[in-house]
Amino acid sequence: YNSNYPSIEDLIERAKQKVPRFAFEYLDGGCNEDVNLMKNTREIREVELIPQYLTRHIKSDMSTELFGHTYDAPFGIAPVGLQGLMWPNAPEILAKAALKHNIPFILSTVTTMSIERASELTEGRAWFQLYHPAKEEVRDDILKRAEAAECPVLVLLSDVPTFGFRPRDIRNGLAMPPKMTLKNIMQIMGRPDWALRTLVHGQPNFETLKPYMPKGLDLKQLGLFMDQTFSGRLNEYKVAAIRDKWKGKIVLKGVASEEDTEKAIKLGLDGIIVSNHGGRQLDAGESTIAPCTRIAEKYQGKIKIMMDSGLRSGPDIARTLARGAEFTFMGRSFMYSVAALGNQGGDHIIGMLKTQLQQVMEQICCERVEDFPKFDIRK
Ligand code: HOC
Repeated sequence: YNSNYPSIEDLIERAKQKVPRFAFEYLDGGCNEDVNLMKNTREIREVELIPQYLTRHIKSDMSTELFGHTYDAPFGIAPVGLQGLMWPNAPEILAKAALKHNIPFILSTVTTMSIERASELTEGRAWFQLYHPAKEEVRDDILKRAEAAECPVLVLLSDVPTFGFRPRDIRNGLAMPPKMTLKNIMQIMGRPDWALRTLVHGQPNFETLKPYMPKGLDLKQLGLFMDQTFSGRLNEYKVAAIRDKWKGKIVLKGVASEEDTEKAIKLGLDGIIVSNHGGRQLDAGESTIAPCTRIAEKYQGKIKIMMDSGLRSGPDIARTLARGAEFTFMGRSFMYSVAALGNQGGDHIIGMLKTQLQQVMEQICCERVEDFPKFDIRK
């Protein structure tokens, strides 16, 4: 990793200098008053671990088996929408880094890289996150493409029955429908590296969705198209229909309650990601570590339990695993790093997280990832 940026705060500062403000705020912001966003990290950091010093020497092993693959570490890259807006080519940079470091990469339906390209860059290992389309024929076509691209895991997004209320995006014209204001254009002019790279790579577009989008939409029409295409709540019938069609693993993302966990188990799903969409949807909601702790205590062994939202460091990953999550994901941390360091960003943040996590494991004398819960101070 790059020793000039040894913390997320360093990467955030650098990213702010490199990316136009409207794009940075889209990445950085939560919803409403950002209460849920801040609570996520704060409450993860209340988890304390017991160190063990006068004991035999151990070599900690971070490798983690998940859905038939052994990953190098218990964390992966969460799906993030519109990545190419934050940094041109960001999803490509992260997909390549994920392959190199042998960690999972999840592609969002609404990001700026196609399923096919994600699969090519990760040698068929990219997971795919489905925003459930309003039209069944669009859903079925996307599922066929994900299957043809050999995506091993389908992630169903459950927590966007409506888009969250995000004041910064509204102010910046990034709401639905979006608009390009003079203010945004001025911000772009102040970030020449970003502007030049955007010219080289082309304007970011919803690559996976391109085949279903009418050509030549202006920004307002694009906003309306996205709104119509993805409006609607995911329900048990829609999930059951997908379970019947999809042969690979299915994970439900956006779980924040015991009720939804039970439904996921009943529907025969393989995993859940306890998540509140990085605090971007329900400002009045709980942090993720709270339901994750309860869900892990009650349903461990019945379904794979993973968590995202709020983790920013190796110690945060350790704290979350100690509360019973079997795997973790992060979205913003990876994007801050790519926005700050471009092509080096993926390598940098993964290397840093691996080093930090290894250090925590050796402090507490945790030999394997599944041993983490033993070191939770509550137990
Ligand atoms: C029109 C595209 O899930 C978020 C993401 C992506 C939303 C993309 C909307 O910001 O919550």
